[in-house]
Amino acid sequence: MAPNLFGSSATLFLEASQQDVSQKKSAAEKTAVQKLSLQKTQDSKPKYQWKIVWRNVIAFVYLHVGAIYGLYTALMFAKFYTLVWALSFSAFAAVGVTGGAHRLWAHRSYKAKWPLRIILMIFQTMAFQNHIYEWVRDHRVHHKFTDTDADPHNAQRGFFFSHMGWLLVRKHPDVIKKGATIDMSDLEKDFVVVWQRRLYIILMPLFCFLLPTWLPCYYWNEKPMYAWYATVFRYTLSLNLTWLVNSAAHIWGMKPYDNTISPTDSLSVGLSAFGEGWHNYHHVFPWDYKAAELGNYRTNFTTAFIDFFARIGWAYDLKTVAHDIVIKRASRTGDGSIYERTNTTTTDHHDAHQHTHEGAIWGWGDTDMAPEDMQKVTIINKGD
Ligand code: ST9
Ligand code: ZN
Ligand code: ZN
Repeated sequence: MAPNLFGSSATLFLEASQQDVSQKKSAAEKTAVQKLSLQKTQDSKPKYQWKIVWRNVIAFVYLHVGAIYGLYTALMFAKFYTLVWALSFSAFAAVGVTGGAHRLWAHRSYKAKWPLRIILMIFQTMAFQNHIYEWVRDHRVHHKFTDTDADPHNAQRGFFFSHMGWLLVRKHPDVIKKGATIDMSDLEKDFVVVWQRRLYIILMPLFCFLLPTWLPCYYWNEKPMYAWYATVFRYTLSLNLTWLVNSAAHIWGMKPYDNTISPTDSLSVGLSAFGEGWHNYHHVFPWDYKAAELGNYRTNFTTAFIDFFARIGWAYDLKTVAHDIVIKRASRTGDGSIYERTNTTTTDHHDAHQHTHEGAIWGWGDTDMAPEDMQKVTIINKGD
């Protein structure tokens, strides 16, 4: 018996259609019944409604207006060192996100000894993008359920939503339901993550706002208002550069490794997000500590940072992907922009708007990881 795709009305219709009725009439009826049944199915599904969080809307409007004013005062009135300080501060904060929250904690693409974990935790706190535990949970969920309702910043909902809009509304219930299936036990065992979460309410305002504003006033007599707006500018700029990975790098660019998912490889995002713009590669091989196949330190500063700490032994078990695995995958599912496609069947049935998250994994330690990928991993600077 054919599966009942459209509910009981469709079954009734199928039975009726076997009787003596003209084919033309039957086709028209079929369409009408299907429409009705589809409508019923949609009606019975609880509708997802946007719940705007006005506190966040007000905060982000203030930050963006303040950032423009901050750039103006930094260029026109503030002391030169205030701008230099703000930009250098962003660089440290960025590494806390890319090398810490992202490549170390979310993807487990390498391991770090406790002094490096503390440094990365402080840098990540300077960035105020939520505490590590929350950041990682959302990010693992994003990788596991990319382009679905369970993806916190689902790029299928448009540029604005994936960029910043997702922080202005309550999460889709699927994020919370499916997010609960993601293993977070590794973070629950890491004392650096546990203590940052406990003390976040004190650490975050201190490291992200108070210290960077106080320091220019104390050391080179900057006016408090200029120092404050330089902080607002620095914070808002680094948020937007980070968000580009979720928005632009899920919309524009090439897909050399998997043509069926939205993440793209983008040089401009790679440069502005400290090496996190090779996003098509990164979604296919999230356990690679370089978060890119090709590229060099100029387009991937975070890799240089991790390699430096690997040299002094504080970073170890750096995982990367064997070249033959990359080629095999790219030739099966890529867009042909770097490696020639040998298999055209996998994605032929996908049009540009269809995406799949099947088989996606969040990183090293995801139990869905292919055994071949685990066995063939290349580990640099082996530790324990
Ligand atoms: C920010 C984050 O900007 C940016 C992340 C970007 C990621 C990019 C990655 C790309 C790579 C890195 C590139 C770096 C480049 C750097 C370059 C820099 C130059 N799973 O969240 P709540 C449950 S943050 C499972 O309140 P609502 C859980 O039980 C900006 N469960 O949901 C939770 O309770 P608890 C600053 C989940 O109420 C409960 O639900 N921060 C999950 O819907 C409630 O959670 C802000 O602005 C999950 N995934 O509120 C804060 N999620 O936590 C903004 C939730 O106690 N956020 N649960 O366990 C908020 O105000 C709220 O989260 C909300 C949603 C309104 C957005
Ligand atoms: Zn990632
Ligand atoms: Zn992504």
